[in-house]
Amino acid sequence: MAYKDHMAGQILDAHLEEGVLEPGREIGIRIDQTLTQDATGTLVYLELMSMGIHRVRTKRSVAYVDHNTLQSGFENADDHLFLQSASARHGAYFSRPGNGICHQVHLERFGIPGQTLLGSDSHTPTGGGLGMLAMGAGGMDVALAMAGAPFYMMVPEVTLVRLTGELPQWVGAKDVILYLLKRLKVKGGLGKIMEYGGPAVKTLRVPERATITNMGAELGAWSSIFPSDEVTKRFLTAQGRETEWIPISARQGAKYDDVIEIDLSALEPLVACPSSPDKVRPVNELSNVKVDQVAIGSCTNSSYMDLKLSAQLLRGKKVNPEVSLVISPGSRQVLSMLAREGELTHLIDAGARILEVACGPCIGMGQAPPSGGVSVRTFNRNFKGRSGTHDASVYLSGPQVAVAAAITGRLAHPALLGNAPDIAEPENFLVNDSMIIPPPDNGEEISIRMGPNIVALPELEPLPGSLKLKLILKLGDNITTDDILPGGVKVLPLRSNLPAISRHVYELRSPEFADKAREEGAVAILGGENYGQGSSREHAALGPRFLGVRAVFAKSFARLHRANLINFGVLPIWVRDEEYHEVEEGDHMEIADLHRSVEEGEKVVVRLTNKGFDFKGRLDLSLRERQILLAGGRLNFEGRRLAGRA
Ligand code: MIC
Ligand code: SF4
Repeated sequence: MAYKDHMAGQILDAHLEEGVLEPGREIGIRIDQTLTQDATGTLVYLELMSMGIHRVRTKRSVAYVDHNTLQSGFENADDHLFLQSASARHGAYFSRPGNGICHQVHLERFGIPGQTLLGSDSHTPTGGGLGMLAMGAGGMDVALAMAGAPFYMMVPEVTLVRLTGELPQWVGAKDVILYLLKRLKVKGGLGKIMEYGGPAVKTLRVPERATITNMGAELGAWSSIFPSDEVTKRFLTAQGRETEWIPISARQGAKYDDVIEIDLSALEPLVACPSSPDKVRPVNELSNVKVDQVAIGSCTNSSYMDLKLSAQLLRGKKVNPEVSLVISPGSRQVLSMLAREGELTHLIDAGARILEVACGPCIGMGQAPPSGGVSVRTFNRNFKGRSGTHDASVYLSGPQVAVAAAITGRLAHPALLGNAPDIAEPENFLVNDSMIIPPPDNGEEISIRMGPNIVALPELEPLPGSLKLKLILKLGDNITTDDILPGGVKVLPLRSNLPAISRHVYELRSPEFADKAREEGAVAILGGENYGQGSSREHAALGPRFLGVRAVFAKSFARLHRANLINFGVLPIWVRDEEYHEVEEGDHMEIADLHRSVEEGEKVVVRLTNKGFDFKGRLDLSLRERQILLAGGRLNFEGRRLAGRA
């Protein structure tokens, strides 16, 4: 059958546990590997605990600490100890703070071609650079996958991105994905897997492929995947993992839902302008932009190749006196290789500020730009306020443009730096896994350390028979989970404390949101297109639910966030343009006969009681989603069942 000919279909087929492998149908697949990071991981382990699950059933599960490593108070250090003890207790590897960003380390040390990887982080598709089928999900889905349950998904369409030609001097992998974002926009990959093929694939090395698959998340895609070929084999061999290599490629004549051709030779250096990753323009058109800060790092561009390139470009030069250049290496492996080879000295001598090996500024943990300032970042997201400075303008680029900006103080074509250095892949990476703690054979004796900021999850009641709601917030298109629940120094330390973090829901958009919601008791939100794009943080669903949000109306939903809403018993309801315009903040709504509507899973009649007007909202729920909503969320529905089995 045709769906099994491309790489995505082959891997899904080999992991199919439930359902039929046809686009648009719901399937359950077996998950081989999972990853969590600290900011989402604390909830994952709390969920495992409330389900009474003792030991993970995956082939490999890894708990990383990379997002919040600042330890500005006891909360953070307590979270780290909680994760360390909980991962040992449940049989997962623990990557200590300082070891690196989850996606970079996973690529280096754990990823295996042909396997499935589910991560509680939206950039988990980075693993597609190694030929894995790697997907981001909410923490609850990851917890269930760790417990051995299938991961449910709609069979995606598959788009072939056919690469020809060769990247010109000064153009890098980041420009390939920025080009796709320019062309397809942030909704362009919804419901799809982007599969890369064509003769130019072999010219891209694994870290370059991973830059592309990483930022496929910004297209809204389920996942992105490159073949596993000789290039992949070289990478794994250099990591001392040649035995884990297997080849993966699309079969001859594989049929795709769509084909996009990109001639790499025709690309130029690109930049995503404030404040969306798809506002992409050639750097040549932006040369009047003066820059205050440059940040190199993040899971998109912090590999050994990216940082060696930056070091070579900065060698013997000086950072512009009006620019602050910060560098956060992706992993300890990257940092220690830069140190061993003297590359770190070039960075330090040029005036770069070397930060910890972590996500750092990408999630607003320090290095907020000056007010009204301009920051050029090699990261993947530039949503308003994410940097920690609400009125800052953040531009996204590859390391070449970032270094040119650091030296000249402006956005500029990197060609002015002379000739582009050729960065070879090392024959052997420096392997030192001493900061990865393997799980003990039997973790049952380990007691989990729960500091005072770690609060067990509340019980959520089943869906009531009818709902009276007040609409307290109406929003536009492309609302991000950073809008719903920001990251940053103030909020991240509260990720394991639901009552405390909920106070920050929508605080940047509507500072009184939390108080209003609590006052009203049961409330609703209305969004435009692509509601909930961006991160996988399930706090953006659980926080509102905790405050009394029982339904979210939107013209369309981002897939990860919609799943999170359902997991916590919040109704996602599609509305059309007419209703979007009709419904206003302050409207009172009533949904009678709610059980029957959810049981049928198609439509729900909403009465605007203050306007004497009815409309039909679309539910479009699968059978499983209906059952979850009726039970009041996933923990009630599946968790208890699994615990019973365990
Ligand atoms: C992000 O890049 O937005 C994050 C922070 O990594 C999130 C996860 C989170 O909010 O903890 C993501 O991408 O899923
Ligand atoms: Fe960390 Fe940024 Fe990557 Fe998210 S996008 S995992 S915050 S580096």
